[in-house]
Amino acid sequence: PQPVYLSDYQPPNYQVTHTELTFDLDPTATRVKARLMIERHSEASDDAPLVLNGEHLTLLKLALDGSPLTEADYRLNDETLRIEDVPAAFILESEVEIAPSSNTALEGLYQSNGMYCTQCEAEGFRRITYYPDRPDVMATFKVTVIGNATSEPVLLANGNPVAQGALENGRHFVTWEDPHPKPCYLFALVAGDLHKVEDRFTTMSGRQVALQLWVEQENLDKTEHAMASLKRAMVWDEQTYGREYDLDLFMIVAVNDFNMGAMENKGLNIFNSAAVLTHSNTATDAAFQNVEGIVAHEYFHNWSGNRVTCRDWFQLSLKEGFTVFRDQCFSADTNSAPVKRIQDVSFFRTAQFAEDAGPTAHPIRPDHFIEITNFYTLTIYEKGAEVVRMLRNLLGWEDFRRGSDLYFERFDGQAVTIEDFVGCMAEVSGADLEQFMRWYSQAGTPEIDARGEYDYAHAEYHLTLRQRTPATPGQPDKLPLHIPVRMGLVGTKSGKDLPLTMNGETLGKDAVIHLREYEQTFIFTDVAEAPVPSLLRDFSAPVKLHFPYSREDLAFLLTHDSDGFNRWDAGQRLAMLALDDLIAAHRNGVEKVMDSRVVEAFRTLLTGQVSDKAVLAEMLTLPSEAYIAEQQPIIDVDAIHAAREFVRQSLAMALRDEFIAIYNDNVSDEPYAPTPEQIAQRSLKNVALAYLMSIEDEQGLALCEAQFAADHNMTDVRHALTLLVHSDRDDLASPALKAFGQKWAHDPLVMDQWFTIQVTRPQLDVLERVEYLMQHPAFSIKNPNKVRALVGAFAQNRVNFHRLDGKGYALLADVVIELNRLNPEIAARLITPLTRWQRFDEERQQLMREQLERIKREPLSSNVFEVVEKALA
Ligand code: HT7
Ligand code: ZN
Repeated sequence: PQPVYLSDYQPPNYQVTHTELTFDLDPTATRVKARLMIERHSEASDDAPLVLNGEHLTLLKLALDGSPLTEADYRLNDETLRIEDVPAAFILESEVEIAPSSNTALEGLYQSNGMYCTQCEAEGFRRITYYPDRPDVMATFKVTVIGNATSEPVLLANGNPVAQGALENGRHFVTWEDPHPKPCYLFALVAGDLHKVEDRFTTMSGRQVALQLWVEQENLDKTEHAMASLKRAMVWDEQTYGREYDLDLFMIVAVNDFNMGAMENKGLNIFNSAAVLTHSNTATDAAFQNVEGIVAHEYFHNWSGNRVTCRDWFQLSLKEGFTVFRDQCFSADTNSAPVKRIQDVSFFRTAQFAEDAGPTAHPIRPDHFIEITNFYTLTIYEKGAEVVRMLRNLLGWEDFRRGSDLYFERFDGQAVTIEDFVGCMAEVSGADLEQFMRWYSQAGTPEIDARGEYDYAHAEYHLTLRQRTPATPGQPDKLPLHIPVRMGLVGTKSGKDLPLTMNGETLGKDAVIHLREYEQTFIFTDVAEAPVPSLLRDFSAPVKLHFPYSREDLAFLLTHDSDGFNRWDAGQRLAMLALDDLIAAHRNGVEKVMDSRVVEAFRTLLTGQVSDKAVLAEMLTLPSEAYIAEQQPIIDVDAIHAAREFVRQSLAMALRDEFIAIYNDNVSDEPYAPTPEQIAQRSLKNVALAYLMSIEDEQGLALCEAQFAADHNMTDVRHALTLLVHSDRDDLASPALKAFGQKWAHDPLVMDQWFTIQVTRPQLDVLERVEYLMQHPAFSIKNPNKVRALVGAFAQNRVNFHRLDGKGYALLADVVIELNRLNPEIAARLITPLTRWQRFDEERQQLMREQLERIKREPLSSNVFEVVEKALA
C-alpha cells in the first residue's frame, strides 16, 4: 500500500451536485442504483477523466446520459472506475450489488443483529456505490430504501421522509430527501425492526424539531438519559455558539456492532449502543457521563463538521479537535467543571503522551498516511482539542466566539482547511498566530524545564523556562512553539497568590506568560515574599512541565494553590515522588518505606479541607499504573505495580478510620439519579471502599459485600464486584461473579462489564481466563465491543499482559491476526500496546517484537500493515 500526501492535494475535477440512490435491501445481494448529476470543475481540463472510487462492488449496469456504457468505455479495477471521455455536465447511472451480511469490517452497508446500517466515514461510501469518495465533493441526496415490511418495518436515511408506500411481495419503501449538500461520508441508512422514543425541541428561532431515538424493543427503557442529553446539548449550542439545528427531524439509532462510539451522519446519527443506552441498573455513572458527552459531541458536529466540513482527511482535526473542545466545555458546564478538567487531562497525559512518544506519533495535521482510519487518534481528537482550547485562552472567549461565528458564516456549506479556521480567529482578534500554527505540524510532546529563583534583596522572582520537543518519526528537529503558561506565585508566608508585575506592568494574581523562544527568563518584580510558583494552571498547554519542587512545596500547593487543577496536580506530583522512591526500592530489593508526608497530606484532605466531594475523590486517587509507567525511562511493570500497591495499602492502614467514616458519611438510599451531587458522593464513597479493600479490612469487606448485595445501582454494584474479584477473596468473588453473570446474561452491555472486571484483576491467572472467556457464548470476535471489553481490557492489565513467558503478547497477536481478516480497523487499533515495545526491558522488547514480526509475515490489510511497519521501523 502507498501513502497519500497532503502536499499532493488537488481539487476534484468533477463535482456531484445531486445524488439519487435506491437501495433494494437483501442480506447477500443488495442492489444499489445510483443516479449522479455531475459537473466538471471550471478549472479542470476538458479531457480530465472521471475517476470514481469503488471497492467490494459488483458492477451490473452503467449509463451516461441514458446511454449504456460497455466495458470498452471504462476501466475498472479493485479500487476505481475510470471513464476517459465525459461531457462538462452529465448524469451517470449505475447499479451494483453488495453483500451486507458478509461485511464484517463494519464499513459501508452491513448488518448488525439483522438490522441494516451504514458507516461511511472515512472512506466507507466506496463500498456502497461508485462515487468520488472525498469530503470536498458535496451533493444534495435523495434516497429510496426498499425493504421487507416484516423484518424491516423501519427504513431510515438522512433528511426528511418525502414518500412511502407498499410494494409487491411484502416489500415496502420510504424515500428521504436531505436538502443540505453533504459529502458522502455523512450518508446514512438504517433498516430493521426498530422502535422509537420521541420528543420535541423548539429552536431559538421557534422552529419545531422532532427528536427520535430508535432502538431494539428491549432497550426502550434505556433511552431517557440520551434524549435529555440531546436536548441539553441543543440548548447549549444555541446559547454558547449561537448554533441552531437545521432540519425538521433529528434521529439517533443504537446498533450493537460499531467500530467507534458514534457517527454524526446528517440528521441520522448512528451510535454504538454502548454510547447511547443507559439505565441505573445497567450503566455506571461513568457510562451516563460518557453518553451525555458523546450525544453532545455528535450533535455539535452538525455545525463543526457537517455544515462546515473538511477539505481532505488531513484536516480531520479541524472538525474533531474543535468538536471535542466543544463537548468538553458542554460537559464542564453541565457537571463539575474542575473534575471534568482533571479527568480529561489525566487521561490525556496518560494516553496521548504515550502516543506522542511512540512509533506512531504524528502531528495534529499529519502530512501523509496509508490508511486514514488509523488516524482517528488521541492526537487528532484530544491534542486537537487542547490546541483549540489554547486558542480560546489566547484570544479570550469573546474574540474566540466572534472567530467561530465568522468561520461558520464564511464557510457554511464548504469543505475547508485548518488555515481557514485559524485565519478567522486571527482576523477577528488581530492576533499573530503564525508561530502558533506549528502546533498543527509538529508531532511530539513539548517539555518545559522550569527553574525559579527568589532574589530577597531586590524582591524579584526570576523564572526561566526552557522548551524542547523530542524527535519523532520523520521529524528529527523541532522549532520552538508558542506555549501559553498560565501561572501564579503563591506566597509561602501568606499562602495567597501574590500580585504579578513584569516590566512595570501589573498582570493581576493569575497571568499567562508566553514562551516563544527555546529559552526565556521572566522577571517578576515587587514580589514581597518568597513564593512557590504554580505553573501551567488548568493545564494551559499540552506539555510536560518539569520543576524541581520539593515535597514541602507540593504539600504547600496541595492546600494553598488557588487553582483547583494545580492543587490536584500537586497531590499527583507528591505521590509520584514517593512512588519513584518505592519503584527504585523494589528494583534494588530494598525494604519499602512509606513517605509520611504523603500520608499526612492525605490525612489533611480526608479531614475536611476540600468541600467538593467529586474533586476530593480525584485528589484521593493515586496516579494510575499507566501514568506512572509513562514517567519512567524504562517501564518496570512489576516494580510499578508493587510500589503503587504499597502506597495504597500504607494509606489504607494509616487512614483506615477516616476511610470508614468517609464511606459511612456518603452512603445514601436516595433513588438513583446521574446528578453531579450524587455522582460525587458515590465516587468518594467508592474511593474509600477501594482503599479499605486493598488491605482486605474486615469491615471494608463487609461493606463491600453489602454494597454488592444491596443492588442499588450499577455504579455501586460494579465497583463492589470489581473490588471483590480483584481481591484475594475468591470465596466471596466467585459466587458474586456467577450471580452477576447469570442475572445479566441477556444484556450484552452488562456482559461487556462482566468480561472486563475479570480480565483486569491483578492476580496472575488472567491469561487463562481470557482464553476461557473467548469461548463464552456472550463473546464474539466479530463484535468490537466484546473485543474491547475482553481482549483490549486484558492488554491494559499490565502485570498479566506483560508476563515474562510472552503468552500475553502471543494471545494479542493471535487475535490481531484473526481480526486482520474480519475487521482491519479494529485489528489495527488492538495492536497499539505491542507497538510500545521500546519502552520496556530488553527481554520484553524481544518478546513483543517477535509477535510484531509474526503479524508482519501474514497477508496484511493496509490498516495493520501501516501500524506494524511503523512499530518495527
Ligand atoms: N466522526 C466519527 C468518526 C467515526 C469513524 C471513523 C472511522 C471508522 C469508524 C467511525 N465511526 C465514527 C465519530 C466522531 O468523531 O464523532
Ligand atoms: Zn467527532
